[in-house]
Amino acid sequence: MENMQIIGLFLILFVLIFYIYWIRFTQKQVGAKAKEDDGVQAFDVIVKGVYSPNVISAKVGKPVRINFLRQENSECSRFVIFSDFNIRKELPENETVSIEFTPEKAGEYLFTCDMGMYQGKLIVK
Ligand SMILES: [Cu+2]
Repeated sequence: MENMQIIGLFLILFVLIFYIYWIRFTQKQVGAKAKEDDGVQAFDVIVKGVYSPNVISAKVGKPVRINFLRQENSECSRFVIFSDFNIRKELPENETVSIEFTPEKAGEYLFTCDMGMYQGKLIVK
C-alpha cells in the first residue's frame, strides 16, 4: 500500500515536471517577423495556453500593430499588458483585438497576462 502511494506521488511529480517543461520549451517560436501593412509592422498572435508566437521582432520608430485572437475562455489570459507602454487591454474570446503603438527605443519589451503566467516578448532593433 505504501509503495503504491510513493509510486503515485512520483507519477504526479513526473507529470508536473513534464507539463512545466512542455509549456516552457515546446512553444518557443523565436523572432516572428512582421508582415508589412501600409507602413505598420503587423503581427498575429493567438492566445491559447500560451502566446503564439511568443517572440516577435520589430524595427524601432515604426508603428507596431499586434492582432490578438484569444481562442480560449481562461480567465488568466483575459487581459494583455504591455507595461512599458502603459497598455492593458481586454481580449474577448474569439474576437481580434488590435494593439498599436510605436516603440521609440530599441530594447526588449515583455507582454503578459494580469498574473504574468502568459509571457511574450517584443524585440525592437
Ligand atoms: Cu494569467
